[in-house]
Amino acid sequence: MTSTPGDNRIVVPGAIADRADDPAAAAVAGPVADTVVAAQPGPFSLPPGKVALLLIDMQRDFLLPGGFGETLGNDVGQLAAVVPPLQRVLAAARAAGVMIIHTREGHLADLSDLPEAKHRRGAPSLRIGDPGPYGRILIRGEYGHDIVDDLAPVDGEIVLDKPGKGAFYNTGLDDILRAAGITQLVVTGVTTEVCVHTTVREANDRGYECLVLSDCVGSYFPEFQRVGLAMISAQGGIFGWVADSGALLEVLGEPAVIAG
Ligand code: C5J
Repeated sequence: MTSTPGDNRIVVPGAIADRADDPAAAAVAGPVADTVVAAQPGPFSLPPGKVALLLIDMQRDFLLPGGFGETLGNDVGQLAAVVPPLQRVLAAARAAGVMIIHTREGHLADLSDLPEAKHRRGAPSLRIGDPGPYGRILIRGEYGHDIVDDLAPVDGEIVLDKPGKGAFYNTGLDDILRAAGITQLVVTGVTTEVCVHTTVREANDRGYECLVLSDCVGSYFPEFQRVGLAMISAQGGIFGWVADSGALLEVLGEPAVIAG
């Protein structure tokens, strides 16, 4: 499912924005008041109706053997640990009516949106657009380009295709968020030091506040994971905040049953 800006906002009974005066609903489904998550370098605020969950590039091409990530020489197994906690966060966000946005890095079939510099970068065993085990590498519409089954989007969630590392570059993300009144982004996905970092930096410059969930972002390189997270919350939160999924689930509430 690919969505266009403006027509994908979830409005469900019990959504955070709709529950400000309903403590009973809050007890069942999550926060109604301006809630805070224990984070580094300090508490992160979740104002009702102003929060979106971003899942960055949880695509087969990055997570499965044979995809783009592996063609670059990476151990894709390093990313597997992200999936279970992210499933829990996704389920909790759905239950709480939080706006959910999945991104996918990739390119048009004719490669017209692929800069030559990106195409020729590095020495991968397969380049973007080449046929691979899951279809053409990082090409929209191919099996490998889509999101892993465990985190598959459901109706009403936004799926945002992006040609770059950052989710704001050449996409409608800023317009979508502003139209929905979103100011706070809970950021998850892969990889920590590439698309997650680029997106957080882009978001920060546009005035959004980002909470990065340390166990819901992953890198092929453990040292980049550690330093990448440290860079975000250093200097009083120069790019944003960092917490683990447990801290968010403590305030968002965890549904008893996780689908899928
Ligand atoms: C990379 C990404 N690592 N989604 N893309 O090339 O982080």
